Amino acid sequence: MSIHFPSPAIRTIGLLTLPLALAAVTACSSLSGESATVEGRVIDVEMRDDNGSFRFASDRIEVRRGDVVRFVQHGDMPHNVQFVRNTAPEGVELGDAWTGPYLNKKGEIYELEIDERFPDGTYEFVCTPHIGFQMTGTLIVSGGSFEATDPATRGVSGSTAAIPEVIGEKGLQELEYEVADDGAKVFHLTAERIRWETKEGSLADAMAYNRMIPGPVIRVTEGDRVRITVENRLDEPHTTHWHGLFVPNDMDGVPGISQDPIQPGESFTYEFDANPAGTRLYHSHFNAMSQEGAGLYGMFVIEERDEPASRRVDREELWILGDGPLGYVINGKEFPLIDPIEMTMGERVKVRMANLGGMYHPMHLHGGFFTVVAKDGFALEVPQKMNTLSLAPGETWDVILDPQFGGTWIWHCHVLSHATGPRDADGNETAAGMIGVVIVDDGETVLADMSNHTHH
Ligand SMILES: [Cu+2]
Repeated sequence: MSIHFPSPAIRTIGLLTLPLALAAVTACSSLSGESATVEGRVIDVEMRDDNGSFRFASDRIEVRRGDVVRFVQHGDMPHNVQFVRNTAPEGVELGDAWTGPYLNKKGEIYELEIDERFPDGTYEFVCTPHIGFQMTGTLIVSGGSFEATDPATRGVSGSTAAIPEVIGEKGLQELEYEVADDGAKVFHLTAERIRWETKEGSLADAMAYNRMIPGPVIRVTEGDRVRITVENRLDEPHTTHWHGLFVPNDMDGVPGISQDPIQPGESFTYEFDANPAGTRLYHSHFNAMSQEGAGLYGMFVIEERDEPASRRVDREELWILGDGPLGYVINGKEFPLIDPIEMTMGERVKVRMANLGGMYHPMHLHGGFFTVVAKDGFALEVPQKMNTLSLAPGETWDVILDPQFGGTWIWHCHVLSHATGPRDADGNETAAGMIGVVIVDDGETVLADMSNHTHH
């Protein structure tokens, strides 16, 4: 593939992309004299509501005790910071700091001192009026100039020591199976906490099946008997739901309704006939908002036993959209770590798309159109051409790509705050989040080299 850039636009995207760490660290730590006490830093976090998106500009704040986090009102709506009690390390008493004051005017600041009240651990917080808009964040406290008040209160979930860091891996690898004596296809899924690379140099606290996000692809043919053992290595209960599949009620994976939760260290075996054919999903259904948001989801592809020739394609790609603690991700990664879809002109490529985030994502393709051929795994009687497809949470759509020119085309969420990173040193917006790339080789057009943007 050529190493030349075809257009300034692509070059701009490449160069403007910055790794996102903290929104701003206005004062760096320094050593003071012989005592080697680490001085506290001041970390600014903007509270924003522009572009139709309510958010903390940095939703993952890593601090040491002695630091001060300044939440700065930057929006038009009132915002605050409320810590979620049942996610804080056990025994923590934050007193007044559980819920901060409402900031009503631009420029107002809520200063939160990370002092002895904050033992090492992970603290989830929300903006009270905008929790429904996913205005949430994570504060990670580790070490610093004060000792934790009581080491016993350091939360298991806050300790990252034993949590595997998964870097350079891709999700949606095909899951291997064995065939049992009775003909059933036997799969094994393991749910556990990992630290997952969502963008270069940035690891998110995540939960995953088989240490990848999205989890592995379960691919079978309609009518196959499947037996799937789910092992829970999390520090909280879990169940798995088979999304869009026709299963007996006691295999549905809904805790308290169709089964008891799978306790930490335990396993549960789901067994059913895989039906109906189509693009289907699986995901956590226990603490679903946090477990699914953290990455416990995957794709379940049920192929037709007798596929009509009219539906056949040369190749297929799988995309699962996510939002929440991992950021705005496609297949568990933010641009530019998302693998491009590479195709030759004229090739028939199907993309099985799903949204397992909590928000709508209108995915807009440049350079042509796609034809929607299935919704929720069911073939459409009348396929429809589109260049923008809004995926609501829980939906799956199958589309066939139809590029009109060779080139490197982006396919991005048109809620632009889902496709934009922090401003760079020149004050310009950076490209980040939900931006996929379709590279169409027509044998002539010079293609952008994306290889330095993605792990291959
Ligand atoms: Cu979006």
